Amino acid sequence: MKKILITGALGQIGTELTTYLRGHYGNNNVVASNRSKHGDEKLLEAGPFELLDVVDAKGVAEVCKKHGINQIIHLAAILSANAEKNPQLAYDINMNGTYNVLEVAKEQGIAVFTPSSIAAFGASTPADNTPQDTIQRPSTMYGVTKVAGELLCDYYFKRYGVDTRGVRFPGIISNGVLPGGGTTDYAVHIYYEALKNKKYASYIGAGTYMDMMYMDDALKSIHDLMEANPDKLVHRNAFNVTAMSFDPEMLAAEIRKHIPEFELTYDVDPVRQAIANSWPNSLDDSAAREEWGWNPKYDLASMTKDMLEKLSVKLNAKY
Ligand code: AKB
Repeated sequence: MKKILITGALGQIGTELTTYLRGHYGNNNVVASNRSKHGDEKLLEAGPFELLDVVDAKGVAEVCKKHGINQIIHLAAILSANAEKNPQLAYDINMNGTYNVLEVAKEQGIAVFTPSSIAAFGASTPADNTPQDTIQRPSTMYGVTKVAGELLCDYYFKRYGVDTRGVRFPGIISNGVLPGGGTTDYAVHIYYEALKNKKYASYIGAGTYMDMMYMDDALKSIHDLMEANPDKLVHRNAFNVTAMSFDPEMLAAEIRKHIPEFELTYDVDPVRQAIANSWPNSLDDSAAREEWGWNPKYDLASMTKDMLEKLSVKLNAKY
């Protein structure tokens, strides 16, 4: 029987993943953990919750022992833009957190999912149809910690036999908890502003393409990879996965199909723009498709329709 621990469970992905996995494996078999209790109260009440900071190695070990954990989904991390504001904190949480999780996994025989990111690539990586295995020289602290995390996960699998798996997530778009401090966040904010004010000033410039994915597909990718037959996995960690690639203009044009008066302007933030410029335009995710059947359901059109429908209810904003 699965006993799953989710770190960073009150973040954008963690909040929805906790509910999704509790639906599959039962409320009591999915332990949510976070370094603060600030978040979705229903999630805190629906199943086990632990206050846990991943830099506390002893705490991670104790929580895993207490609940008999056999799988950790390690989501706790500082995202790209916030990491540039405080690189020391990002190093501590992203590097030491991942190291602590892997050490506990090795000691207690636990499988680990760790997300990497499109941030693991840099300006010297081929930007279009970025291959699975290619140059990785990121120029951000977040990217540095993500490449190191990929390598550490490979190391713990090869050296100690820890069942490590992971994907390189693009920007994740969702209508639940807002993303916190990433570069791709504009692609979430734009929907809120389109519904509330019919206009949005983008901090990412026109013509800047990045990979994106709707939350439903992101949740499924984690679940499917952790359920995949290990004999079929040539890669283990850091699978390229994507569902779409667009720039702000393409996204605005799609929103205008539903809200014709929507206006997009620009107020480019040089820090986040420089980060976006160093990331790929579009990923080649054929390895994930071949090795474990990755096949996203949502494209830009179907995601936009669903986002606007769900958010208009949440915000009580008609269109
Ligand atoms: C970010 O923008 O930092 C994240 C990511 C792509 O990893 N959404």
